[in-house]
Amino acid sequence: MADMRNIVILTGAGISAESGIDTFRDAGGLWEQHKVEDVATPEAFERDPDLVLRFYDMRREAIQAKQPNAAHEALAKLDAAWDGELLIVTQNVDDLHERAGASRVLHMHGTHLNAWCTACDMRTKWTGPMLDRPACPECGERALRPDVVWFGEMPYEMDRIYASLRKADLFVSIGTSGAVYPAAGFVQEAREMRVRTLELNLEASMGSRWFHESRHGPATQLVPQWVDEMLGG
Ligand code: BV8
Repeated sequence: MADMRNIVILTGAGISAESGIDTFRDAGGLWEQHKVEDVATPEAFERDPDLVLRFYDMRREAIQAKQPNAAHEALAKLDAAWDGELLIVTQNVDDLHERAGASRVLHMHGTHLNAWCTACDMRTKWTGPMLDRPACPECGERALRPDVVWFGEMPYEMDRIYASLRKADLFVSIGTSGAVYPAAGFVQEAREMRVRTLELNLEASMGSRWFHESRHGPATQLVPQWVDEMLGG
């Protein structure tokens, strides 16, 4: 990995699993308790806003009670020490990368800590519930929704992500099943642009065959070990 200057890291729910945050697919994960089409789509919000707001209120509260784990901390250490380009593209709406100290983080599916006003389009920091229809701090309308990207909605900052992938020497995917696009397609883009690709995941994912190298195990073991390799430890 010596000649690697520019790194793009994609993270998914698996990096937060050992912090006690449900993943979407593992047994008992979020999606088994709530059918996806019941909560993570604009149609669901239209059809049953209370159900969707209750689901996100529950997750917003749960996430705030959790702590970053050794994998988040290792990535923060790499971010601080790496003098090449580095971008952590996370599919997660939790803020554990930031709370571990990482700064070069991009939330392509939004964040649980923002409210997005559907009346005035303002996004504001939000840690409380939305079920009781609080007023937008900007315009006063009772029209807040979670600032997360639902199915059928365009993920955030895709141009920036593809620009980083084009310049990357290394693409690392951590804790994701490779089930959701466009994130699941990044490894193929990377391969087509002759970028080296590495997967760190508990087990083989739907995209494993696209990676030059795939290491299996818990993120709290694999990620610190990989960061040590990168920093010449
Ligand atoms: C879009 C935010 C385009 C909300 C999320 C048919 C075919 C292909 C694609 C589609 C299709 N039909 C529709 C689509 C598109 C759709 C899609 O991909 N659907 C899938 C289901 C087929 N995608 C979209 O709609 C996206 N938008 O395409 O827009 C467009 C174009 C033009 C104009 C407008 C739009 C938007 C998708 C975003 C949805 N929002 N999250 C919220 O969080 O509530 S998705 C959500 O699920 C996550 O963000 C993440 O992306 C995904 C879950 O995946 P993972 O993070 O990987 O989690 P998972 O549980 O699946 O896996 C965990 C992994 O960790 C496992 O592999 C496990 O082994 C591993 N693990 C577990 N423990 C550990 C571990 N690893 C290491 N250590 C451990 N301890």
